[in-house]
Amino acid sequence: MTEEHNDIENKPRNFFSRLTSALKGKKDVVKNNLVNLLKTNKINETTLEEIESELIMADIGVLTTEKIINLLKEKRKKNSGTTEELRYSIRDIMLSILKPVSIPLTIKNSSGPFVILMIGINGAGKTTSIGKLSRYFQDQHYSVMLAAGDTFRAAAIEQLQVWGKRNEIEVISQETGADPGAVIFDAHASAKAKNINILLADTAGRLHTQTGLMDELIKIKKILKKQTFEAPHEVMLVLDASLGQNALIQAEKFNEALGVTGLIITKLDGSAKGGIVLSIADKLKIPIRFIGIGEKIEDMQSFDGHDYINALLNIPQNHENN
Ligand SMILES: Nc1nc2c(ncn2[C@@H]2O[C@H](COP(=O)(O)OP(=O)(O)OP(=O)(O)O)[C@@H](O)[C@H]2O)c(=O)[nH]1
Ligand SMILES: [Mg+2]
Repeated sequence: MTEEHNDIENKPRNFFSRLTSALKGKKDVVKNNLVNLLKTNKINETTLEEIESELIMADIGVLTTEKIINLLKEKRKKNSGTTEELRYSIRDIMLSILKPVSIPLTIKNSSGPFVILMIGINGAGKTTSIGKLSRYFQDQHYSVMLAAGDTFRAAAIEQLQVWGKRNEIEVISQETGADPGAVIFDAHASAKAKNINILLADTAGRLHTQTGLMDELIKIKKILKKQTFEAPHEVMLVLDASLGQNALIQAEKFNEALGVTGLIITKLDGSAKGGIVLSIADKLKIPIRFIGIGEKIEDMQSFDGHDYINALLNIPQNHENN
């Protein structure tokens, strides 16, 4: 086996262990407590209550937790209720929540570039995710161009240009203060003229409560739609997992205003408790395209619900009962 082949073979395992340790977090997470609970021998009403509070503390949210616990009680009636069974029951229930949103982003052919409009609150990780996505798509042999649609924050354009340089791709920009709609319009025309496959459009961070700024995003979307009806092909909301349930509220509001078609959930390596991913999936049912597990260009992965749950519950990849 060549070294290169070996490298590819090792990739998923490396990522899995990185995700596992990222989710372990520096503080608590579902893992430490829940995983320990799942090791105890007795499963009774008290254990179930403890599991319930651990799930809530892991940012899974009250409603989703209730749903999981109720399903768990039903499953328990049907089997002997050993800890191992309980663990796999929780895994299966969580999987049933994540499976419908484990839909990878597919780049469809169209007359112009496939446009991904990146939106979200300040500091969520939009620009960094653009840098990571550029590398990801280039690795798949797509040509990529960037649009510096954050004309508001000082140094935002330079930040995007650094990612452009790193990935050796063109960044279309104007001066700070320019109309972001105009920048993205120009970038679309340029990408179309140069037969670029994918245009990643950055936007300034904004709170979902800032109506004027939300309207600006709606306007950008309309401008793109006038160029090609399908554009933007993906309205990608970037959410910071460390914000817990607040991330869910943001997602709901951005979705109401813009019709979000995909999510990137970032900072799962930091203080995030991991459970918010389940809460978002259960409530919004919007495809989770990628997760961010660090600041570096390679710290992003296509979302896979199965791997995610195994990492969350500390179930080794090669040690499953089905
Ligand atoms: N630990 C960690 N840090 C991340 C991740 N993604 C982004 N960051 C960091 O979060 C900070 C903000 O990231 P940006 O990409 O600038 O966020 P943004 O959404 O573009 O922010 P604004 O342009 O200000 O709205 C930076 O320090 C990034 O390095 C991640 O997955 N994990
Ligand atoms: Mg930014």
